[in-house]
Amino acid sequence: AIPTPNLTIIVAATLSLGIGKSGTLPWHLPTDLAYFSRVTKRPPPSSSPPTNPVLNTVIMGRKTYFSIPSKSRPLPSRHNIVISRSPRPDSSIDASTWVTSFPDAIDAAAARGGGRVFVIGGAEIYKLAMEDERTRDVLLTSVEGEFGCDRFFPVDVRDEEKTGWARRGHEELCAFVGEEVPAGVREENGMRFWFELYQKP
Ligand code: FOL
Repeated sequence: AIPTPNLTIIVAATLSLGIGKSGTLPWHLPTDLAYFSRVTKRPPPSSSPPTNPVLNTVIMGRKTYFSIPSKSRPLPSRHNIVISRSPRPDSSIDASTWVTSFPDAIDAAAARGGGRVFVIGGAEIYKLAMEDERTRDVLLTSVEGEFGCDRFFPVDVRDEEKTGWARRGHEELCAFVGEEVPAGVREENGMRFWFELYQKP
């Protein structure tokens, strides 16, 4: 049997958990997207030698997949798994793997083995992942402001009392993602945001 992988959620959300608006990201935060790109590409610590690098997997819903600019789709240097109840459209004959359920997505990721498995949204898929025991880590970019969001992350992991999720310190965040993450509040395009790690103890 193939060991079942842990799942890491990566998400950017407002303080009221807004993540999307009209089918797209509500903000333009290139620094956060670059962080997303580096972190989801980086092989897990103490994996195979760099000569045969392992690919991480990104799991997402169909709407999220098509929200990614076509020039970045499928997300390069990552195994892309797309969840859709209906068949893959002819418009996406590309290197992505299509499955019809969340469990099938996990199975497809496990069959690959090796790398980390990230759940990258959107709202429906985050909900399924947050209900799954294998989801151990949430890499949250908190964004200040409102933006009129129409899609929301399902659980406020910042509310430790209510949810049981625990915020980890800056050192643990750096160790987890494998890079020196800037600590504290950042600002870009007039928006304030910061990088955090939450874990299920
Ligand atoms: N997590 C975080 N922290 N921020 C996000 O914006 C985010 N977005 C999604 C999922 N998790 C996230 C889903 N939406 C791309 C575009 C939209 C998207 C995810 C990824 C994208 O184009 N990524 C490319 C280019 C990154 C860049 O422009 O630097 C990639 O290589 O990852």
